[in-house]
Amino acid sequence: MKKVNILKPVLVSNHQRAIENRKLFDQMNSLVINIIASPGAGKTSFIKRIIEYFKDRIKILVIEGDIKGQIDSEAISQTGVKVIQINTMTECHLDAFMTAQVLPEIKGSYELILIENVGNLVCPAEFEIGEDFKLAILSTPEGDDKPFKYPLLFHLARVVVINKFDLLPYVDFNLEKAKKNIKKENAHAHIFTVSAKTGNGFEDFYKFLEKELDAKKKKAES
Ligand SMILES: Nc1nc2c(ncn2[C@@H]2O[C@H](COP(=O)(O)OP(=O)(O)OP(=O)(O)O)[C@@H](O)[C@H]2O)c(=O)[nH]1
Ligand SMILES: [Mg+2]
Repeated sequence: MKKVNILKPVLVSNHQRAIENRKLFDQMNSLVINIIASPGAGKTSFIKRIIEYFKDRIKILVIEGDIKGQIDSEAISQTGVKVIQINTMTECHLDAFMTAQVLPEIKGSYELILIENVGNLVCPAEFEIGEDFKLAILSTPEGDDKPFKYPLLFHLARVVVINKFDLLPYVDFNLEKAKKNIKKENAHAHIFTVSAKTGNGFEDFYKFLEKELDAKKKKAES
């Protein structure tokens, strides 16, 4: 039987749509972060920390990607921040077309748009959605070998957050090994070590995000 490789054309047309999305996000002057991690690594908890710290100063929008349901959207809504839900039904990732469909729902301007992708270390990395950058979360119970076993995400992510650092005494996770595995894939990755549960370690990330927000604002003004 003849095999037809359809992945390449799918990714090419997704890439074209992602470029259009990025133009629209740029017109809105929004910094857009695509947050990717395994199920349960702490994406929603991490987003809630960012909201808590920044929401009195800037306007934040969250786009929640889930296969089914709106549990995370409901949790984020309680912070008072606007949330848009995308249910992917059978797909294990968000793509640029799904994201484009909800863009008309964005009324007004938001300095920061946080997109929680479907919990998965593989396919969300393959599909751009128009983000400024990808942020990968690796939680300590998953093990320090994940950047080695799932290289694409760690290769593409500008930021890698090592979460659940409070669990370090109880799990088999070597921080130096994890950092080495990340740097092997991506020498320029910004790595932060946090606990979204306790809030420890977030100061450096907040400073980084402030700089990124400033850079986006300056780009918009130029
Ligand atoms: N100990 C500890 N638990 C955490 C931390 N961050 C998140 N959790 C817990 O881990 C579980 C999953 O956290 P979520 O934030 O829902 O993870 P998620 O990645 O959004 O999960 P999905 O959206 O289902 O993929 C929850 O019980 C959180 O309370 C952390 O830093 N330390
Ligand atoms: Mg979540």
